[in-house]
Amino acid sequence: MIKLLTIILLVLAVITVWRVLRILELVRELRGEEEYITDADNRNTGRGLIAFLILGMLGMIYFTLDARKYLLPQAASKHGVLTDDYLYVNFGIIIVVFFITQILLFVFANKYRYRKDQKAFYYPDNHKLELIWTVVPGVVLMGLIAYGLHLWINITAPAPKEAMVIEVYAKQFDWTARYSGADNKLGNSNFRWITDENPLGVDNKDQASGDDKITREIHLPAYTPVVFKFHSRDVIHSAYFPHLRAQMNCVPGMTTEFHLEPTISTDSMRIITNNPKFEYVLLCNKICGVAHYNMRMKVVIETPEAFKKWYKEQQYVFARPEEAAPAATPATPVDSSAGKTAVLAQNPKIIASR
Ligand SMILES: [Cu+2]
Repeated sequence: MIKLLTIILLVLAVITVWRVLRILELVRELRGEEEYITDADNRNTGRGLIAFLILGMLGMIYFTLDARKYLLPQAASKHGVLTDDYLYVNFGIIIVVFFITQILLFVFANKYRYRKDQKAFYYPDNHKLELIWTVVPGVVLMGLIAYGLHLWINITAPAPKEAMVIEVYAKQFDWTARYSGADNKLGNSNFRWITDENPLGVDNKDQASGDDKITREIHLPAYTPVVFKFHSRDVIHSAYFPHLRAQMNCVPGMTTEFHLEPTISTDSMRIITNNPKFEYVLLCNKICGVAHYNMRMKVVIETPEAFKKWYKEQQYVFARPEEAAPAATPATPVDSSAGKTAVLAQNPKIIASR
């Protein structure tokens, strides 16, 4: 009812304004005034445009500078520095073009406003000018594309042979990581082999799976190339490492991959960001269901020594009979989210062996 009344009110308001304007028009006619819009009106509109330009520019500069606090800290991977540089080059060009075009737009609108004693100059086209404003942006764009392609080819080139292989396994709504162990080869896996004890469906007959380890955090030694193999159990997820400037879709039924080399340890990043609680994180960047927001995993970048120590404490996918149960060193969960608890509950073996 209130909606209907509001609409009726708005319609009446529009009709009222329209009638008032019509009355003013008739009054002018009766008075014998010719000019409906005077020179003074045009001058004021022109000044208004310039004021809008200046205020708009100042606002744009202020809010752009202010928004820097929402940006991610410096890239913590080798290729991330390159993609950031590329982004800044794009921003630089866009900002320069923005200032030139907006200033011309408003200054010209003011300069060539209607004047009674001035007649518009008929100027239908200028081929030279059109050529310049087509070719220059074209060349700039081609340069950007060529530079971008060059970067993309570099980033997506085959991973170096010595790169550490880690599987990142997505499902609604959490992540699991599987390290390939000393042989640097992940054992085969298939969704058909998924059981409560074997949540990633790893083939226990495959030699390569013997030394695979399942972890609830991703630890990476700094300055060591890593190749992530992404899998999904259910829907499409997207593995997103914002600080490493890496993102890759996790697609059911296929393996996608991305390789990178982390450069800044968690400890160093805490100093850089002046935030003693800073943690790297793996997020899902594809709206994959109701608890999508909860799909996150702690990522730690550390020295190779610290990594070795952490890795030793992690559990094998399949318990090795020759090894006594290791001292209980539970991996610290990122948070006590419902999703993670559920997975641990699904996998009593992991809990038991922890
Ligand atoms: Cu997801």
